[in-house]
Amino acid sequence: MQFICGQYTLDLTSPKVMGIVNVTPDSFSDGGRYASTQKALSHALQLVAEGADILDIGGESTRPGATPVPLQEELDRVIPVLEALVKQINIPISIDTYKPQVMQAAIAAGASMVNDVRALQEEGALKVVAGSNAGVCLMHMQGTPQTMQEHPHYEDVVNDVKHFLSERLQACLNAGIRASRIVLDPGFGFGKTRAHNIALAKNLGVLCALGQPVLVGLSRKSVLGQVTGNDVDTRVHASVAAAVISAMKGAKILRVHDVAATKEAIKIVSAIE
Ligand code: HH2
Repeated sequence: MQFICGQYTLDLTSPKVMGIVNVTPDSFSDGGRYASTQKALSHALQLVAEGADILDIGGESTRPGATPVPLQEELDRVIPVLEALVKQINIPISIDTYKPQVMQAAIAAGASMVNDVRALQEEGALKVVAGSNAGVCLMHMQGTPQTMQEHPHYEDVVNDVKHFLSERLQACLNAGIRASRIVLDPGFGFGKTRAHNIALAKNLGVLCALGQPVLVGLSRKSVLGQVTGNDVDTRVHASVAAAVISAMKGAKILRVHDVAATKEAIKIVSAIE
């Protein structure tokens, strides 16, 4: 299985690790730590040195209750980081945004992937990606970050998420985005209770059966804290365990904060699987 994003072709025979670079003051696990261009850059280079296969740059937190960021502010956060990074590294850089204007500017600055927690549902988003050669991650979210954890409700969470992702996949294919450029993501923690998250992780195979690579973002998320009792700074072991299980259930891209630890664990998965 291959994933084509921009000029890059990723071989997904063994799972790939996407390192998270949050250029935000308020992200749930590392808010404020890498909020300046310089700090974000050196963190990004550190993740590359640790073996990241993709970097995901985000300028707006999507944690529950997060305040939306105005367009210009988001551009000012992510574009300088992207412009500097493309000159220094040769792995795909993904832009984590739902705003089509940010997607457009990021692609122009050298991003080769769009990671959209709204699965290209914003007006104009499909068109921007279809008009580029960028790869795209379509994520499921119920509600918006402001309200999503109030009353998450599903008939059958696994089937509902599957249904949503297959509809968004079809919308992308209809818009002219080739299947080889699309990955799907159940969106752990986005409008989901502990039971919903566990059911999705347990049944990841149902989503893999859609035939597209599946991306999993469980790193440091609250469901891991609910199970272990650990707060966000002490969820590395739980995050690595979640990445390993996800890979064994068929996930092809693992979106993580702790790249070195995850890479090491995934090497063992690949050697044994
Ligand atoms: N999770 C977060 C952000 N973006 N994108 C995808 N595709 N999948 C995810 O699970 C996902 C995501 C939340 O994590 P983080 O970026 O660390 O936090 P914040 O949104 O607070 O910046």
